[in-house]
Order: sequence, then C-alpha cells, then structure tokens
Amino acid sequence: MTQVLALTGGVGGAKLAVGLAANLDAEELSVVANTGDDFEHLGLHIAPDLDSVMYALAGLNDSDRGWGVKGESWQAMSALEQLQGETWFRLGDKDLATHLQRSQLLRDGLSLSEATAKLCEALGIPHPLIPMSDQPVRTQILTEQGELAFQHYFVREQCEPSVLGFRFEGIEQAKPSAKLMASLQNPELSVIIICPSNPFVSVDPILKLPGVLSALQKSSAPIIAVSPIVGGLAIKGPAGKMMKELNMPTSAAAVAAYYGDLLDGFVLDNTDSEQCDRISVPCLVTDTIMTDNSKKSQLAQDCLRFAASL
Ligand code: FO1
Repeated sequence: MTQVLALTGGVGGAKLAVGLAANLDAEELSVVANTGDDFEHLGLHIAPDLDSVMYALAGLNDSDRGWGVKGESWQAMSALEQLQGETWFRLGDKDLATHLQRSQLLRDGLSLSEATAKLCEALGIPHPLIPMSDQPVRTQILTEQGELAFQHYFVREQCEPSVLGFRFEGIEQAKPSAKLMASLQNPELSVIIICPSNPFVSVDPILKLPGVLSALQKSSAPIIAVSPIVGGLAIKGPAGKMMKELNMPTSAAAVAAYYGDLLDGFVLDNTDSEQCDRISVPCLVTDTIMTDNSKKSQLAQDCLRFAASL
C-alpha cells in the first residue's frame, strides 16, 4: 500500500493536500500542518493552517479570499466592532464556530491532535489531518521594526515590515505530535512531500521540531518538495518578499538550495524549467499552478509518479 506523508502550511499546501486526497485512500495519506501561525485571540485558539487545510479537504474553503469559509457572513465582527473590540483579524461567523468548538475541546482537556480529529470527523474528512505538535510553537518574525508575532506581521501589518529572520518560540520544549513521528518512523512510508508552502514560516517550524530532521534523514522514503516560487514570484503570500529581504535569489532553484541535501527530488513549474541544471537533485518539471481541482489532482499524481521513480 502507498503511504504518503505531506508536510504543509496553509493555502498553497492545502491545494496539493486536496489533490493527494483525491488520489489516495484515508489509510494512504497523512497531512501534517504547521501550527507556528497559531495564536490565542479573543480568548480563542486560532490555528490558521489547520483551518485552511481542513476547510479545503472538506470543500468549504473560500478560494477567492484564500482563507476562511466560503459563503461567509460577518455579523459577529460587525457587532464586535460596535463594541470597540479588536477586529483587525477577521473571524467570519461560520469560521468563528470552528474556533469556539476547538477552544472548548482544548479546555475540555483534548490535545490539539484530538480536537483536530474531532473537527475533521464532524466535517466528514476521511484523511488524517495532524497538527505538527500538541505543544505551542509561536512563530515570531524578526523585522526592522522589531519582533512581531506571526499574525501581527502577516495580517495586522500586511507583511510590510522588512524581514531579518525568524524565531520559533517554544520549539525547544515542543514535541512533534505522536502521529507525525509514527508516520516518519513507518518503515512502509513511500514518500514525504513538502508541499508548495513558505519554506521559512510554514515548513521550517515542522522541520525544526526536536527529532523531526533526524527522523526525516533516517527515513528510507524519498523526500520531495514542490516549489512555492514560480517565475520569481510566490504563488501566494510573502515567501518571495522574504527571500528578497533575506538576500536570497527569488527563484525555485533557491528554494531547492535552501532545503539542501534533505531532498531527494524537487518539483518546479514549466515556467522555471531552465533552472534544473542549477538544482543538485533530480527535478520534475510540470504544471504546478493549481487553479482547479483537476490541476490539484494532476500535480498530486505527477508528484507520486516522480517519487516512485527516485
Ligand atoms: N488572513 C488575512 O489576511 N486576514 C484575516 O483577517 C484573516 C483571518 C483569519 C481567520 C482565521 C483563519 O484560520 C485564518 C485567517 N487568515 C486571515 C489567514 C491567515 O492569517 C493566514 O492564512 C495564515 O496564517 C498564513 O498561512
């Protein structure tokens, strides 16, 4: 049986997760999401990357806005605004229900893994969606204006401050979730796919959890990454801007170099085919722009075939 482990952040990774889920049974796929973007807000535990992947796997995501639930209404936010509450981070009415329920489950003593499993089950998602850790890891962005908590940088400041580096608060004390470790240590694992997510703030928090890198290195499964950079631009989000500010070339080849010898293969877009000779691992050049479900499924199939050939 095929056994696939996908490591992902939010939106871009969620698209590939949907493509993989369309091609694999629930027992064949584990999707592990970054929780470094999580924060406590208005007394609630918000887990944006888990939300994005969960809504996408349930077919509930708003693909135009790029986050949250489709067909959303904003009555709670309007009422909160009238009460002079904090509204810079917008919680739609339907989305709010997710955060209320997740927070209640956590208060009831469930782990984030257990709470996520319950939410996914309620939404009819058969494939396991696993938080990278049950302990808090909080990504901090080091900027020219000082250190900013991830959502303050991303949403409140609209990614404008220039980035100097990153700090993953709590990572030394955090443990990778049991299901992440079980998947990494599964001798039958067929492939590990690093989804087209931001390497610095979506993938690194997963890779830098204690024990994850060594488990990846010990795994006999090939590790492939899909470039989040196409034609010198991030498909979505600040990855390209961050690379520039960190004095890296904004290219798919620079992403491959950043992951370095962790990778056994790299997937990049047709647009960037000329970069293959600068990449030190086998490359698959294909259409990586997942504008609809058939393209998500096609890229997933391409990745699985490529990994099997390595
Ligand atoms: N992104 C925004 O740009 N503005 C928002 O107000 C916002 C609210 C929000 C609420 C719940 C949620 O799960 C995600 C939300 N996001 C919002 C997206 C989120 O900030 C980003 O997708 C990720 O953290 C980056 O991967």
